[in-house]
Amino acid sequence: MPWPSSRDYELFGYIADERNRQNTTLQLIASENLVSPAVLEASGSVLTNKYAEGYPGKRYYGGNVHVDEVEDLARERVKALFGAEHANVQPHSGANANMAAYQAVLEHGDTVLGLSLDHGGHLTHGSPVNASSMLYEFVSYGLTGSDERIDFDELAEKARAHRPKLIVAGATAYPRIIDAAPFREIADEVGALLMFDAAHIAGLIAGGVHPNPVPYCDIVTFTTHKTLRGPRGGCILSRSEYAAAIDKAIFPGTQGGPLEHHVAAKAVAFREAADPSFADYARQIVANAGALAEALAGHGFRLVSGGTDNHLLLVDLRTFDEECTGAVAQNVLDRAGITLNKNTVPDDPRSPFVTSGVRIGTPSTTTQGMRESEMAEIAELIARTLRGRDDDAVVEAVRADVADLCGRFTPYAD
Ligand code: DSN
Repeated sequence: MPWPSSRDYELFGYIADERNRQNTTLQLIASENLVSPAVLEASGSVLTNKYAEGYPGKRYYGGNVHVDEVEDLARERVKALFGAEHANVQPHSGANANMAAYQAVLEHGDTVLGLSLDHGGHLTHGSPVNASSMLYEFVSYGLTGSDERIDFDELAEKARAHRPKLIVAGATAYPRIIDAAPFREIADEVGALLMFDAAHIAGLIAGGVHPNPVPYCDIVTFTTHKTLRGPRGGCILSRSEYAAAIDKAIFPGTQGGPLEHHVAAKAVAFREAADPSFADYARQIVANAGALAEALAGHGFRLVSGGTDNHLLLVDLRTFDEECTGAVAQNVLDRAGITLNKNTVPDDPRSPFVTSGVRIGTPSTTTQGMRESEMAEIAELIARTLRGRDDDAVVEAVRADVADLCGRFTPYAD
């Protein structure tokens, strides 16, 4: 049977439009990145055709000889990259990875400590609206009121009081280094397991600019599409003793057929992250975030925790303009071609739909080749847009300047 001869102009038109948007606007969402042509090629490959429930050498369907080679390569590459004993590369997402990790080591109702959502934790770290808190008894820890860093005294107190089976480290909106060592000490004191959700910082760890949590943790989960610059998806690393339980929790526990085209694209990304050039990339992400933080502070914005050690900044807009909410900022910046997301700041009086802050990340612009001087330009464009947010002419002028800047760093030119 021939495939339809007519081109799907409607659908491919939308994809072309999205490519044009990525080429001509600034991508400052901290959890996004721009992948290489090789990652795109693998994720668009014929591997999408194959069912492969199970694991290499132990599948439920035939014809998996090459899929096994692909998945084995991905597993070996990621284990070498992070120094892990076991890897499961099948999670479709970070949320799936976290839920499977919990299922592997917890019973329903077990107590878990996780960073609260409004202090930078992830939905799957026990948010009341997420299945994690419906299945397990999550207790939240937070940041100090003084320096807005993880409050290890509170964490230790809560660990002693609640005797959790598992402590979850890691965050989705936290601009500082998260060292796994003090978490391990507290976990050992109360006999808890330790899991690190490294979704945001996996690329910084791979690039050697953030400490590797793997030696300290029983389980490390992460997504492959943020600083690691791979396809959308998740991954679980663990000590060997949890390997069988983790694998069972992914399949048949919580997922069906793995997306082997994405597993292949993950393998590509793991190889790219092992290249010496990736360490330079990771260093530049952090340098760019520092430069952007400094420039924004110069325009009157308050940075949560006073700055950043990683790829993201949490910006409290209230010192710049009390009336400018995160939602207002996100919308007007979108119109100006600057894409970021509204975000609550610690103890934010506004709701998550409104917020007093925005979260800004540098992985994508760093991939494009931008450096510290472009970060200063971006800070100026953000400040100019927010100051002139009621004036369409200002927003349009910024949009033109953004297009000009992006024209010098086009990610997908051809
Ligand atoms: N949506 C991701 C982020 O932006 O951090 C977390 O799942």
